[in-house]
Amino acid sequence: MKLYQGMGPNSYRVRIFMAEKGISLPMVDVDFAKGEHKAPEFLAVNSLGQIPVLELDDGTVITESVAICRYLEETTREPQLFGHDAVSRAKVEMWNRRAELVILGTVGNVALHSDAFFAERLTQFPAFAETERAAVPQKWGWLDDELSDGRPFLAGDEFSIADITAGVTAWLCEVFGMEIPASAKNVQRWLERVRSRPSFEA
Ligand SMILES: N[C@@H](CCC(=O)N[C@@H](CS)C(=O)NCC(=O)O)C(=O)O
Repeated sequence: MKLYQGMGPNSYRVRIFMAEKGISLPMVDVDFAKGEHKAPEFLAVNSLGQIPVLELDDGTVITESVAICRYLEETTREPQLFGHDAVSRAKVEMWNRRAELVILGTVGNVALHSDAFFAERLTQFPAFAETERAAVPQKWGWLDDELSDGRPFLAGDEFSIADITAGVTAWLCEVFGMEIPASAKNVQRWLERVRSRPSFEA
């Protein structure tokens, strides 16, 4: 089994997830700067030319960071990062999707529509990037209100994949010069909590 990975929030999600579970795998580094993700050999692995990709020993290919994490959750049960019963599993799914669609989506649009790296992938609309950039503080503000009930993690009392998704989003914000508002005290406290986990070094 091996993980194709490199720079970026989606590879980081899988690496943090693996570190939480104590999983180590052979890694194949895919270098964006050299265009390795669009080379024919890599497109044969993932036709979208994106990382991360998990390749199993029998040649099965799993793309999409959350799908990779789900596979690892099934094959290494503890600690459970997708919930442990009907309610907690639904909450984790809910919060992972919210983190991805509401916050990571907005921050991602800033990157996609403003960074030269993505110019070949789509038609960029710089004005849209700026509208999305302006919306980012409001998205963190929404999360701050949600966390005002004092729960330690997004989906409740237990750390989960949802915290990993929102945690890498905070990193992406920094890379693209977006700040989490200082007034979002609950988010700041949550971020400190998740970032101090050793897995976030991964
Ligand atoms: N939905 C995918 C997104 C994968 C993705 O966009 N990966 C980025 C790096 S974080 C990438 O490979 N970008 C290169 C490209 O899209 O050309 C996932 O969750 O894994």
